[in-house]
Amino acid sequence: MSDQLGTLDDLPQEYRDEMADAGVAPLWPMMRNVLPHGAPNPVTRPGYWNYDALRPLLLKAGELTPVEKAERRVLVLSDPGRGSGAMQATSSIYLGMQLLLPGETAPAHRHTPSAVRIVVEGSGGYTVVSGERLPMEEGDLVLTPGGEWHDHGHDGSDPVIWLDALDLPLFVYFEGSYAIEGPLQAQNNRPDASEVEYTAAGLVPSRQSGGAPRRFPMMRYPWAQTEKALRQMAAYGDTAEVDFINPETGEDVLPTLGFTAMMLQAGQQDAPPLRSASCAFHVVSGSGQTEVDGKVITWGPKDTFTAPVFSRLTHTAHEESFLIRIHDRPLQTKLGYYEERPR
Ligand code: 1HN
Repeated sequence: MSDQLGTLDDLPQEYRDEMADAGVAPLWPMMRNVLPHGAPNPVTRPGYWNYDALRPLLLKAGELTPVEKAERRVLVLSDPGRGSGAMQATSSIYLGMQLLLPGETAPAHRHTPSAVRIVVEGSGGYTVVSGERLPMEEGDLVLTPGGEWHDHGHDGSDPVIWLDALDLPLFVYFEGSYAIEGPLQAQNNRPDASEVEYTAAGLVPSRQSGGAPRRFPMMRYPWAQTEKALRQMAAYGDTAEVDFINPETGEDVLPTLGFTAMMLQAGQQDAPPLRSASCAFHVVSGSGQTEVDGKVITWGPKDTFTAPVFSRLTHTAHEESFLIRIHDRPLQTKLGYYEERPR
């Protein structure tokens, strides 16, 4: 394996011009750019978004831009490695902070990318996904799988703000991202599946009728249940970390992105292995700090931060804290290259 591959400058200008005219280029001067030794060389840089700084900007957008003019009133969290306006927080993860004011509706559409919302603030908001009305309360995780109609509404009295996580960068990369617009959906007159079919772990509607399991049987994961699960695991000394899964198949909630909630007790440190997945953390509650490749990020409630692939992470909680990690492990596992390395 040579560190000394030939460069473009080694080649006569006339030959280089002939190659450019023919629409070809030599691989060897570019080879290490796409195949660095031993580990990837990510473009993504650790990002940090303080909620107290984002919130007034988002509320200002509420004053300046009616939802009819925005369709979705969102401030996009741009990866510092890609710069202002980048529509991605990591290579595969798009993040945005969305505002819906009381009485507003965000029109129905469906699109190829999938979305997951984590509710940051407010009460009385809801998303309708393929006719199912999904309440949005703080900490809830709500799915909008690719191809499913969705619109948002708000019956409450104060602003509702949530974090959108989408696999949009993958679909943009595939040149496969597009939307179809439609009328607001009729809503099923019943609670969502987390309150009807899937109220208890280990119990699912009887499978006696056979057939393939539904791909997205449950699209809302109420925070109260997630927090209870984490507290119970912590109380009995287990690592308080849970994955959000499809209750019928046991698979991750989306084919591309995965969601993992964790609880840290006051003073607790967590030093996970290096992972090939890029990720973002959203702080549901609590405060602490995380070292990402030596850079210290100090976080508080409702803040969001990101970590590139193979970054070395050390979390330290200053008080009891709950975080949700958004990552692309499901897709990497399907592609057969998800990897963890010891620190
Ligand atoms: C989208 O459909 C929503 O439905 C939010 O709330 C953010 C960002 C890019 C593309 C589609 C939504 C989005 C989005």
